[in-house]
Amino acid sequence: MSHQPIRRADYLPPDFGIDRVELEFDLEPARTLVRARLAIRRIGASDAALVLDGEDMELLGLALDGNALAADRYRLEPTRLTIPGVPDAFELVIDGAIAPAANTALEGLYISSSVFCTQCEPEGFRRITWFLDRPDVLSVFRTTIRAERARFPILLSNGNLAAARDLGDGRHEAVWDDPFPKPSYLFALVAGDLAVVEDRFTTRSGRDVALKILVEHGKEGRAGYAMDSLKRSMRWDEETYGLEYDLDVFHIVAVSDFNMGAMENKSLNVFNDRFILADPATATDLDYANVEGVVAHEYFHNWTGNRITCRDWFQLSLKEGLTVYRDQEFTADERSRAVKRIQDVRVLRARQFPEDGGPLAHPIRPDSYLEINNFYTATVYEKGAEVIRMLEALLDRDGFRRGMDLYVARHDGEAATCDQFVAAMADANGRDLSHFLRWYGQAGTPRLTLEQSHDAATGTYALTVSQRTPPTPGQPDKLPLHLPVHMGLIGRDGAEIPLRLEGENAPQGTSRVLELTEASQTWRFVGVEAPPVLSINRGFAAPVVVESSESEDDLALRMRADADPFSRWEAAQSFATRLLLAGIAAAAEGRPPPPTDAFVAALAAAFDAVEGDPAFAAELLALPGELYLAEQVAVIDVEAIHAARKALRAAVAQGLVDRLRHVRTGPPRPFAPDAASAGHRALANMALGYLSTIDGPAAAMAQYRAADNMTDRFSALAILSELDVPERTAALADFHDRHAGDALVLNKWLGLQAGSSLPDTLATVRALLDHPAFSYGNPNKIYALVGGFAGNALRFHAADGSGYAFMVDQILRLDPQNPQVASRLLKAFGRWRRFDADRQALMRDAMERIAATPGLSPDCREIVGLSLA
Ligand code: 0A1
Ligand code: ZN
Repeated sequence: MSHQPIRRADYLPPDFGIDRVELEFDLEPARTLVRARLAIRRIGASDAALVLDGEDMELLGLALDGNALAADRYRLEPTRLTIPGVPDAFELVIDGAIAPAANTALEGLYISSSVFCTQCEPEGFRRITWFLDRPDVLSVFRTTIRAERARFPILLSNGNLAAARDLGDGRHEAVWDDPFPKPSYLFALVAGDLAVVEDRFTTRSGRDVALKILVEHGKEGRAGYAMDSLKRSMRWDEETYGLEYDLDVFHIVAVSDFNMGAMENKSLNVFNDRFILADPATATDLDYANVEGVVAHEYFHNWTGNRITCRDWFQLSLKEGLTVYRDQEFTADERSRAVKRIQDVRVLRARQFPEDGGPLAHPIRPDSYLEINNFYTATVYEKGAEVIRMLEALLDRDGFRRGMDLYVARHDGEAATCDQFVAAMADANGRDLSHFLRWYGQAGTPRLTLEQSHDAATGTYALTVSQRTPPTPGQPDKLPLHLPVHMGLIGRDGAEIPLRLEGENAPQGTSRVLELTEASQTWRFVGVEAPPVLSINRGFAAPVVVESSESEDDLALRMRADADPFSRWEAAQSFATRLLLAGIAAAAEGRPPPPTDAFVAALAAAFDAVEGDPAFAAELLALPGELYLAEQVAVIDVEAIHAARKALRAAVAQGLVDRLRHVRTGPPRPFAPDAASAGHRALANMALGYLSTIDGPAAAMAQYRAADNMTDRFSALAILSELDVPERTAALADFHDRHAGDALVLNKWLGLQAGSSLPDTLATVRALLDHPAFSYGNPNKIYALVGGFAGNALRFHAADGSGYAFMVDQILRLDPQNPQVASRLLKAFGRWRRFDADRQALMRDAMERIAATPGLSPDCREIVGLSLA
């Protein structure tokens, strides 16, 4: 396929609009007939030919205003259909045929467990019919679906059901009307034999909405939490943003074969079933939280994505960054704000910071791409959400809400840009945010350095903050960014100091947002009697790295006394990171690890200071992860990182042993999925993990056997899976037999074994490729087993290159069948330059083997090209 880079600077509006689309489907798995009747209108140059996108389809006929077009009136190429000399307004009827059963890429119309479903974002609609498959072409859709009633009793598309009838020959028909103009990527169709779980919701203005979640028969009992999450999301968007649902029905369909998490098609969301199905026996607390978050995310897209969509795919973060921010805020309101923030920052640091620091770095609004599927990234999503959060910090909550209101009022029904979003924020608040816009175009994680001085004679404390963003591919020179510096000052007694800047008449609280716009800026606070302890980047208000040489005493003080809970956690992470980095250096040089007493004592004091928030206490006890630590060292040594972390875990366990044992006393609590109950389990399981480093497997095995919920059972299994003991084998076998036939649970089982640090992990993974629980046809299974192995730093980076060779084989096997999944796995090689020379050579060879493969997908070609560049 002739894939040329697409550049943001080349954007041109379309030459034609398509006002109305009538689709007719005659569904058959092997060969489905699709008729499209398009009402087309010229909006550009009078001599422009009509050029429609289309891939992998068979053209059966074309008619313009009722007249069949002869073959010499149009040109059909592998990715487009060109019709020159068309009138200014006309109707085009296209007859085509597609093969859903043969669709293994899971883009366009495909079949998952005998259910027809679609995935059209970003460019899947062009595999259903020829179209202007771009998000700035908005059309009203009517969809007619015909299929055999026995196999496909349920026929769904976007909007409201307009008609349904029996066709007499064992087939039936349904007609769906969606009154809201939408781009083709939001089209959806589902047909199959599914169970329906129903509920209702009345909107603030009195609209009665039918809520329907469709799942595999027999799984109805696992849809309750998703339904509850949906209703809470609908209420939250009304209360927080005044945004109401706009149709009489909202469908969610859970399918088992899906490349991503879920998809926000208008009124017909299609979900990876792992983000819908949850019950105590099969879902962990993390699964419950993910269901809640993803249901909310897709629902919130109805406004931020659907009612206001993106002009082009470079603007993807317009809908994704904003919607991630919205779902994060929803979870923060429904659960614990501090714990949610900590978890989101962990994900950002583990997934987005490495992306921003490597060969795949790109701004949240990229400048060019070969394959847009490669840009559904942590940068566009998670960093995009951080950029929105910074606007909230700079404009404050009310100002942000004013900006949202103006954005919706201005752009409802339109395809908008990131510039327009920021303009709405600026105009609603009388602010100039042109400098802030640099966040959209500049890649890389800024690094802040600090200088502090205190003048006892005048009681003045001066803080200088400097910023610098390291170069990223294609962007050697970086400009200073506009960012919030959320800070506070703490006295030696642990009390927060009132903050009064020089020139102000009175202090303005004890926590403030300063605005950094220059490369370096100084603020002077008066009325500060003694040298204070600085608490900076509270709540992680800016997605930056703060380079700080804070003393151990100050870190310890902030761990127990900082008024901002996020910063207490952050202080603990910084302290632990400092020790771990020293430990990594020591392990690499065969020296004994550094003393840990001061840290352990500080952690104990911080733990004691946490009152009544076990979820937060569990976060405090969780040491920085291997991925995060890898980012902090000059040359990644996976063995030294693993060893140092293991050693510090053992030291913490010894030092906190009484507290950890105390956590595990008390009567058992009945299971409930709410955040408070989950918090108790999180802390109890964190304690179990630490204690098993002292006590061995017995307690974990006992919990594994006695557990009445998946969180406790799986946590115990995960602990056992890291120990080379007979109990490990027994528990893994038992878990498999208990859950045989439950794909979602067996994926956890696959993932756990793929992620194990034990030395025979690769052999186990190879053997599991032939296990009935695994299949190359299902993305969840591939991500669990093969992706799980790629995320296992210790074993993927085995010094002999066996892990790399294995991954190359898997990627090359998957690429012809599902390039999106293959290219996601390929990203595991991206950080190759950060390793020692031997591993660099092995990883380079591995990628060159991929690059040299004939017929490689554009998806993989782009990733390998960027990685090797
Ligand atoms: N818009 C969806 C993400 C998504 C993107 C691509 C997909 O298939 C290629 C599927 C889903 C979301 O943000 O949830
Ligand atoms: Zn999204």
